[in-house]
Amino acid sequence: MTAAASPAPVLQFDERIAAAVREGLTCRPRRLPAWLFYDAAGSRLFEAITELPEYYLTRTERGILAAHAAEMIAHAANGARLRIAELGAGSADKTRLLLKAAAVRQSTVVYEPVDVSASALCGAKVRIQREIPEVTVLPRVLDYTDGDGHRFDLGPLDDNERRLVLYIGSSIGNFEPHQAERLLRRVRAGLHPGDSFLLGVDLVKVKSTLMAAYDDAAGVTAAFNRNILIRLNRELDADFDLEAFAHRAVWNAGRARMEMHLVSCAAQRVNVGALDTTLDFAPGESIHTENSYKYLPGQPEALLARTGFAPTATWTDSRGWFAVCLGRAV
Ligand code: AVI
Repeated sequence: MTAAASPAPVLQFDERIAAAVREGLTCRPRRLPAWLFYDAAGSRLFEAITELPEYYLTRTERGILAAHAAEMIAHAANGARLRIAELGAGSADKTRLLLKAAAVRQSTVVYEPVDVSASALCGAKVRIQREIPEVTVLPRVLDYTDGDGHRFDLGPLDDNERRLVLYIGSSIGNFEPHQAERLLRRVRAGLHPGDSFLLGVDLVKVKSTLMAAYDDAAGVTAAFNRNILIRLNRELDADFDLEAFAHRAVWNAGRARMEMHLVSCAAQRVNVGALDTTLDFAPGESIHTENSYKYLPGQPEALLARTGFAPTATWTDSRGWFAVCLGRAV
C-alpha cells in the first residue's frame, strides 16, 4: 500500500497588497502606498510617533481642540442637534474632546466612526462608550478613500439633526492634492446642506521642525518606515534585508511635502516569492513610501470652498503650526 503524497502547501497572499507591490516596485522611481504602513505593528508604531517630542502634530492639534471644542460644536450645530461622524477610527483620543463638548450641549450624542477595519471600529466603540456614557457609538464599515464610485452614505438623520464629519489628525496630508479634493467631494455628496466638515491640517513651517518630526532622534519613525519591509517579508514571502535599507526624510519645498524614503545602502537583489520576482536595487536607489503635504494658511479653506463647503471658521495654535477648519455644506 502506498501512502498518498501530502499536497503541497497552498500559500495565500493578499491580492491587494500583491498588486500594489508589483506595480510600485517594478516602476521607476520605486514607490509603495502609505496604507501599507498600518498593520498591527505599524499602527502601534504610529501611536508611539504621536507621543514623540519632535512629532508636534498630534499635541498641537489636541491643544487647539481642547481650547475650542465647545465653539466648534456650537458653530457646526448652528441651533440643531449634532450627530458626529469621523473618518478613520484611530485611537479617537482627540475625538473625545469634541464628543464631550457635544455631550455638554445636547446631553446625548450619536457618534459614527467610519473605517475599513471592523476590528478598529470595535475597539473605538468599547473605549468611547466606557469613557463617555452619553455617547452611543454606531460604527460604519466603509472605505471612505474608495475611488470606485461607491456612495459615501452614512444613513438618514432625525428631524432637527445635522451631521458633523470629522477628518482630523492631518490625514488629508497623506493624499495627493487631486485625491484630497476627490475625497472631500465624495464626502460632500453624502451630506445635506447645513451639515459640516471639520478638517485638521498641518501647516508649512521651518524645515528643521518638519525634518525632526519625520526623522526623530529615537528612531521610531525609521522603524515605522522599515516596518513596511517586515510586512512584505511576512505577507509576500520577500527577503528584504532590513539593515540594508536606510530611512530618509526629505522636505520637498517645491511641492510643500515631507517625503519618506527607504534607501538601498548597497547593490542588492531582493526576492519576492509571492510575485515570483526578483528586484535589483542600485546603491542609493530609493523606495518612496509616503508624502505628507503641508498647507499654507488659506489653502485648507480654498480646498473646502472648491469641494462644496463654505469655510466658516479656522482655529490655529499660537505658533501657527496647525489649523482646524470648519466648512458648512452648501
Ligand atoms: C497619519 N499621518 C498624518 C502621519 C503624517 O504625519 O503624515 C503619518 C506619519 N508618517 C511619519 N510620521 C507620521
